[in-house]
Amino acid sequence: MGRVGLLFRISAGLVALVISIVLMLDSFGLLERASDQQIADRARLAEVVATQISASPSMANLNAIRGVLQAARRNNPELLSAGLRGADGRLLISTPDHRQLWQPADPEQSTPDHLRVPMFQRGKLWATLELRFETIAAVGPLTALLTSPLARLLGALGASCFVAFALYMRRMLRHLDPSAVIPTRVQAALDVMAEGVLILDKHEEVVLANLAFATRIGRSDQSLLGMKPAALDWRLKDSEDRPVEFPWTQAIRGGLAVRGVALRLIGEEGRFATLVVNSSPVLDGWGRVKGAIVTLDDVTELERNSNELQRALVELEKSRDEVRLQNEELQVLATTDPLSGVANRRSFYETADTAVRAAHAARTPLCFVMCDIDHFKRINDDHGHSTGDEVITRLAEVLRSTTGSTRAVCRYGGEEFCALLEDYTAERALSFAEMVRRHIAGPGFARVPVTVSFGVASIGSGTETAAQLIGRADEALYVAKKTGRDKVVLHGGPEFEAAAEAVRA
Ligand code: GH3
Ligand code: MG
Ligand code: MG
Repeated sequence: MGRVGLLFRISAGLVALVISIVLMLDSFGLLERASDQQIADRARLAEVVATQISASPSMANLNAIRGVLQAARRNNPELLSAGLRGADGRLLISTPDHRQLWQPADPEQSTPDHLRVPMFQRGKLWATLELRFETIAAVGPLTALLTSPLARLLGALGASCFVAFALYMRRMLRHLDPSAVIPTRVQAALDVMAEGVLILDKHEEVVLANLAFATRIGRSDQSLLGMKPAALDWRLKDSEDRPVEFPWTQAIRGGLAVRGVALRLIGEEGRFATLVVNSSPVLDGWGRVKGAIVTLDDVTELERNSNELQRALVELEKSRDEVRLQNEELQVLATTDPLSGVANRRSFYETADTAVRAAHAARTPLCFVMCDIDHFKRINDDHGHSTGDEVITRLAEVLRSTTGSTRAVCRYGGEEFCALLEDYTAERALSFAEMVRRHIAGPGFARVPVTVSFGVASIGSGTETAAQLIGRADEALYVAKKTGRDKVVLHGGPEFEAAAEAVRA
C-alpha cells in the first residue's frame, strides 16, 4: 500500500473513532440536543406570557391581554399565533390567525408546537393560554440532519481531526517506516561499514542512513530520516555547479544502477568531501522500483594524496628539465671554445675519430683542412688584442658557415683552426680551402687586412687515424707557411712534394 493510502486510511479510521465516541456520549444524553433546548425555551416563553396575563385583572382588561399576546408574537419569530380560551372552550381573545393555526394533534396534552398553559383564578380554572409554535418535525430529515448542531459539530470535528491526524501521522510514519522496513540487525550491519550507505524510498526520502554517512555530514542518523539527500549542498567534482540529476534519482526513475559518479558534498565552513556515489534501485517482488540503495565512498584523502603526488611529479619533471638544461649547457661548455663558439680540440677529436672510422668502413672520401692566420702577432701588436680576438671570431664564423657545421670545425690552437670535411675528395677540399682563403683575403672580411694559410690532408686507402690525418694537414700547412703564406697546400701534392724534396736536398 502506498504511503498516502496508508495515511488516508489511518486518519479516516481515527476520525470514525472520534465520531463514534461523540455519538455514544450523545446517546447517553451527555450532549444536549438542540430540539430539547428549543422546547425548554418555548416552555419558558409560555410561562412568561402566562405570568403577564395573570397580572392583568381577569376579563376586565382584554385589551391588555391582547397587547401581551401580540408582543409575544412579535418578539418570537418561532411563535406563529397565541390565544386565550375560556373554561367553556370559547376563544376569548387571540392573535389574528390563531383560529386557523391552532390544530392540536392531542386535544388534552401540550405538544412541542401546540403549548397549553391552564390559568387559575381563586383556585378555579378560568382560561387556557394557547401558544402555536413552528412545527419542529416539519423539517425534512436531510435538512434536519444538516442543520442539526450535532451534525455540524461532527462535520467540523471530523474535518479538523482528519487534517490534524493526517499531518501528525505523516510525521510519525517517517519515523515508523524505517523500523518497519529496516530491521535493527541490518542497520547494525550497515553501521560497521566505513563506506556511507543510504537507503531511500521511492520519494527519495531517507529510510536509513548508516553511521559513516551521518558522521561524515555531522548529523545523527535519526535526524536524517525522512529528509531528501538532494537537499544537501552537492556540487559537481570539478566545478561549483549543482548536479542536474542525482545518481539515486536516475536509479529510482530509470530503474538502472548508476556507478562511480564523483560528487563534492559541501559541509560547514565550506569544507568539502569528495564522494564516489553508486546507486542501485531496490525492487519489489514484481520488479517495481521501491527506492534505491546508495553507497558513498569518501575519496577526499585519496584525492588529496593524488593531487600532492601530481604536484610532486610536476616539480620533479621541472627539476629534471632544469638538470637536463644544465647538463646541456655543461656539455656545450665542455665541448665548445668560448671565444669562437666552435668545437674545442678534445670534442673535435671525438667527432673526427668517428667520422674517419665511418669513412674507412664505407670507403668514402674525407679531408681535414688546417689553417693558421698569417703574421697574427703583428695584428695583435698593431691593432690590439681585441682586434686580434675579433679576427679569430670572424675566421671561425666563416669556417662554420661554409662547412655548415659547428661540430666539424675546431679551434685547434691560438689562431689555428681545423675543419673536418666528410665526403670531400682532395680536389673538392682544395677548392673549398681556396674559396675560403680568397674570401678572407678579399675586402670586407675584417677591419684589418688578414690572410690565412691552409694545409689539406685527404683520407687514403690505408688505415690512418684522425690524429694522423690532422698531423698531415698540419705538415701541409707548415709547407704553405714556408713557401710564402696566404696559400693552400695539399699533403702529398706537387708543391708539398717539391718542398719535401728541397728539405731532403
Ligand atoms: P705566422 O704567420 O708564422 O703564423 O706568424 P704568427 O705571428 O701568426 O705566429 P704564431 O702563429 O706563432 O703566433 C700566434 C700568436 O697568436 C701568439 C699569440 O700572442 C697570439 N694569440 C694566441 N691566442 C690568441 C688569442 O686568443 N687572442 C689574441 N688576440 N691573440 C692570440
Ligand atoms: Mg699564425
Ligand atoms: Mg699559429
